Amino acid sequence: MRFFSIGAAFYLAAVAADDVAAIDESWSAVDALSELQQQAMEGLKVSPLIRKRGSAKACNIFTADRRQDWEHMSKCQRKDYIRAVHCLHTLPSKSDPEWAPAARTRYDDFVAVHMNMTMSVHGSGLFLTWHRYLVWAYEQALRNECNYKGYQPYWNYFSRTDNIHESPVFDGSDTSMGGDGDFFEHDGALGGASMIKIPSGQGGGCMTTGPFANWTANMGPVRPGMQNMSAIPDFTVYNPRCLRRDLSSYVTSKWFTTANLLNVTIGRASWTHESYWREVQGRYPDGFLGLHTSGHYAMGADATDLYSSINDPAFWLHHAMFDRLYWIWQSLHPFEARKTTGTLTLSNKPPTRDANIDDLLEMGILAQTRPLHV
Ligand SMILES: *[C@@H]1O[C@H](CO)[C@@H](O)[C@H](O)[C@H]1NC(C)=O
Ligand SMILES: *[C@@H]1O[C@H](CO)[C@@H](O)[C@H](O)[C@H]1NC(C)=O
Ligand SMILES: *[C@@H]1O[C@H](CO)[C@@H](O)[C@H](O)[C@H]1NC(C)=O
Ligand SMILES: *[C@@H]1O[C@H](CO)[C@@H](O)[C@H](O)[C@H]1NC(C)=O
Ligand SMILES: [Cu+2]
Repeated sequence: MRFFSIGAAFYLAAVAADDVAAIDESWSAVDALSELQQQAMEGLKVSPLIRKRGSAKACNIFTADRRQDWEHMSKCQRKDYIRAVHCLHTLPSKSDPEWAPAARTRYDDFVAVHMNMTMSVHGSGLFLTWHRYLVWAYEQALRNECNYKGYQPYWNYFSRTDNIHESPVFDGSDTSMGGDGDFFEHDGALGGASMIKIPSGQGGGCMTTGPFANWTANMGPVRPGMQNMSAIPDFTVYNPRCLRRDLSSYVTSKWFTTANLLNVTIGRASWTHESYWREVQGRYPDGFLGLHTSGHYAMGADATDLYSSINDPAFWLHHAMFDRLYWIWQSLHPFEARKTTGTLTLSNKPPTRDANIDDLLEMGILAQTRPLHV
């Protein structure tokens, strides 16, 4: 995505500085985000990329596909999305059974690739763009293999943060991504490299109601953050079971705040690619979970496993939202937008060189290998 020339960057910086200055912590996070998105879109409209308008391959703000907030989709649209997800979960796996013996369904192909690459695509220089590409590949599979007509919806983190059970994504209705799990007594969850304790919610067991009732996960969990949950060694182990959730309003109300949103988009944490990358992944020793991990721990249970959280069908609405924030930040920070931060390994363990924008994003059988900067 080569969105910006220097000229447009100056213009954008000027627009952003004037208009976003009006937003402050007295705003609701939902309103602040709408305004930020508006500013980000205005920025992209003056990008020199619009010169490519009309050419078949043009990708710009006028030609781009539009993802939608789940909350703003009609019941029909939501049901069609749910149908397509079930379709992927029913189609057979295309993975080489020698490589991923536990993969049974097409959905499992995504789980296997994510689990296999976990140590290089989290806490690393590939993290943001690799997950962007993963969500795109899933969206393509829904459209091309399951006849889904829309685009990947997102879960607006900042809506209904006081009670996640009322979020249209998680309210358990037939137009939601399912509700809470059944009650299962456990000792909460440990997030952020086990440094942050999350109290138990009202679930923790299988999700037995809603459109994804008794959804089967075949691989993982490897290192679940939820306590009293058993684990398996890696993605080659076939471990069919019901998907579990433990929805957490503790997480949504504590970390999906206006202050955090403003910090990562226009505040101190937004100033450089490095500070954005750090802040959205959390400052664990400070007890700050960050947007990415908060999304996972808000769903809880299976979604707290760094390796196999992708088993939860709401994973995709979380990562589409996470990616939405990334493009909004990119548009508001054109000088920093195309950089990357981090090495080739999670928290640089074992130590590796810094990633750069020519590094390759591998997707196995899900999509072709492409350089990070495309
Ligand atoms: C991922 O798959 C590759 C290719 O089969 C294999 O060499 C590697 O060990 C796997 N890594 C993990 C962490 O499972
Ligand atoms: C959870 O596991 C811990 C550690 O094994 C154990 O001490 C505790 O009793 C368990 N809690 C419940 C509610 O089962
Ligand atoms: C899900 O599993 C539970 C427990 O086995 C069962 O009672 C329930 O009927 C199942 N629900 C659906 C929709 O299959
Ligand atoms: C904003 O981010 C910086 C790190 O870049 C951090 O030190 C600061 O505490 C954050 N402020 C808030 C309000 O979260
Ligand atoms: Cu991931």
